[in-house]
Amino acid sequence: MELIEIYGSDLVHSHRQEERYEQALALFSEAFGSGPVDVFRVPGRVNLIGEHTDYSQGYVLPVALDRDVLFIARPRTDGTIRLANAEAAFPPESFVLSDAISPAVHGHWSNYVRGASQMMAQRLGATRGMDVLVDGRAPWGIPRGAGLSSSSALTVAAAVALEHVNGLAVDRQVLAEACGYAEWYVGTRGGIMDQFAALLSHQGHALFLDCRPEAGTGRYHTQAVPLPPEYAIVVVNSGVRHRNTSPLFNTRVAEVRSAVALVQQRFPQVRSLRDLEGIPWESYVDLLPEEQSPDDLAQRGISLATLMNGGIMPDSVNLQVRARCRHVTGENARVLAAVEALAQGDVERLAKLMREAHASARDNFDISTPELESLVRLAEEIPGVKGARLTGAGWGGCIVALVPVTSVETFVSRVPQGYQRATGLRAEAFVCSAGHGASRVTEYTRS
Ligand code: NG1
Repeated sequence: MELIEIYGSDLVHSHRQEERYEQALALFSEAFGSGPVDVFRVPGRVNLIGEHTDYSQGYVLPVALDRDVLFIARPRTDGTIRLANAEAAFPPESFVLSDAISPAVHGHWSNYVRGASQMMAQRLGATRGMDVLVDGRAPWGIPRGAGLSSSSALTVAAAVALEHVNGLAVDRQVLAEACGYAEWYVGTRGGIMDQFAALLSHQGHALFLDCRPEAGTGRYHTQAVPLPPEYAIVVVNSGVRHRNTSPLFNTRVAEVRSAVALVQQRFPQVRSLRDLEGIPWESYVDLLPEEQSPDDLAQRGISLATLMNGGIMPDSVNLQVRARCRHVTGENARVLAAVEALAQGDVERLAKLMREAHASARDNFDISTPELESLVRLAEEIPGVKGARLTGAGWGGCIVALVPVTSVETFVSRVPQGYQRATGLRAEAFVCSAGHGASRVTEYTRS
């Protein structure tokens, strides 16, 4: 795709994208010498509604950002992958492509590329390596640790580059699902929302995704949902960073997996919380204690270690099974209602659902923070603003809000000002122009 198709002519110029691409290419040549290259870009995403539902095979409604990571690759004749990064904080690395790649130290940036590479070798037969420059620098890059999927963008970028240099042509759904699995390499046990959003989004649209594959075909239902033209989707980054490789994220995964194991004792057909759709809450709630320790679970014949299958976990944990289940089942219903509201152009209803989603994320899923609460309050004070809610994994990161296009300027200046007064922290507010999924950027690709 050409830059104009990817970003639209306004953003190409206002964000000086040409200059950015040229700089990244120059850094590539500095690291690896001049010659042919392929240029890929993969976006982050903001989630409108459907939080922490994807790893329970639920519904989600993300929107791809126009902020992305650049991934410049040159095929090699051997299986080595050499990595350089535009940011000095991320030191160069190299490893050999195989179906068993050892990880770098916990938290190392190359682990996302290692995970994607191992998956491409294991599942798709990739054997050819590449030299790579990654450029995720601000202001065009995806803010990191902000719940905007910078890690999945890097994983997907490595996968699409390896797909290309190995001459493969993989179905986008197959690749997105495989990238979800690839990210487990870093120890998390997340879902597939971010990888689908990164690969399958359409400009100007949200991506409705049903994370439960269809029985028999294994295909996922996706639908591009148009966004209301009179509203901008504005993201505000609290500046409080969260890493999903901390045990908090997997604790939520453990809680929902425990809920499934407990419900299975009466409803053996239930494989994920999504399968509770259509089963009345009253008929299983007695199986779900407010709190459960791994020992309590063991007494019921359920092993947490087996449920987590190698995923990182804190040393001691109390699992809040009932409240987490209440969130996920309610959130799935809200996503379906939100898609319907968008189809009917009913922004009031969408906003109500987003507010309810926020309350549930805070009260049932316990992923909000004082900073996110402060941002939501400040956003709601701006006249006409609707549906402000935390977005992404939580414990920091961002809020998202629907802002009338006429109030965007007021919003992006006032909310960060109020936030700084209230918390002493700096917030960045930016408009998300719903962007395209991953693309190969033709005018910078040199053969
Ligand atoms: P972010 O918001 O990028 O940290 C994480 C998970 C998603 C999803 C959301 C919560 C990964 C790679 N990402 O995303 O799958 O569960 O939290 O809705 O695990």
